[in-house]
Amino acid sequence: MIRRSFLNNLILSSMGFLGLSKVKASQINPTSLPPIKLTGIPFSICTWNCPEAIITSGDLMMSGTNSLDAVIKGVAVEEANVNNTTVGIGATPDREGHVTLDACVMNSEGNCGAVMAVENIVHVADLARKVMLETPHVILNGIGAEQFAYEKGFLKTNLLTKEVEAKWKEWLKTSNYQPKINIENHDTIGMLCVDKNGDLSGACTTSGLGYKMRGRVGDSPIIGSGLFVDNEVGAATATGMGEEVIKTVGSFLIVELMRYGMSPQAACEEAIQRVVAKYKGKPSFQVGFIAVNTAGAIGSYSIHSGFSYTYYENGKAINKPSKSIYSTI
Ligand code: SD4
Repeated sequence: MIRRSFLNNLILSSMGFLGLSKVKASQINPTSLPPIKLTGIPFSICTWNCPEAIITSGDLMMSGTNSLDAVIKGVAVEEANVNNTTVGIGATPDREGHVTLDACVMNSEGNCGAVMAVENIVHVADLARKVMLETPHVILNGIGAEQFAYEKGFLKTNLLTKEVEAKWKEWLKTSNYQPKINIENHDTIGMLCVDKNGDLSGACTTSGLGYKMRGRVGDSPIIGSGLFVDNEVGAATATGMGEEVIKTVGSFLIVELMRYGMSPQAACEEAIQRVVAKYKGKPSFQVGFIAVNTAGAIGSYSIHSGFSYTYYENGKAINKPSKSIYSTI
């Protein structure tokens, strides 16, 4: 009992120090401290409905692949999927017709890499991994990132498919910029993997918002916003309106809340509340988060319904609707 109340006090005073005093004590779960490391049970979860991507990463980890390689190969499935119009090849261009991709990766050692506004390269999460492992830097953008890709043997590929180009030309007739709330059930893919050693890695890859301004970069390649991994605590990743995720540094916030004892679900809910707190009434944009902690608990929350997540279980991909603040858009 004494230890429990000491822990409670420690958590509450640490939260006060961090300016988290608005968090209700009931949302704090001190029993999750200290973190328990899961070993031997690979686990994989991603944003939206991406069964093949999840099965790829889950199966790889079952056969011993580490979480970093698994997460890169998992998201690569969506990067290569021409029907996913927000990731990799077949993605929606900016308003000038250029498909520009953003991605980041973070591993169990707390290392990270990112690429921003990259053209002509399909597997940008893998490129972000190369930035992490083979350069002295964390972020490369634009032409520099593309040059680096060719040096590393990536192929130059036209990312703009005929169908998507036709849609963009149609859009040009009005040029009415209106970000969509949920896109076709598969969208930016953020994936979190825990391997047999209990090591966590994450990746996030996207083309960002369709018909964005040239040069616009969202949250997805920004460590702490679109993705954050802490091997001692857990990991989180985001989808939706990147500008809003950046303003609250959403994924880092979730991991920090978990560090101080919140469950992944409570932490995702608190992060979404932070996003909407700035707006009076129902926001017209979507943001969704998923999170996992080292005890294997998961969380997911979004502003509007329609967001879903997919996780790996016994060789299968299970897709579940996320809880949300608003049930209708
Ligand atoms: C961005 N967060 O660039 C990305 C877009 C996204 O679902 O996730 N769409 O803002």
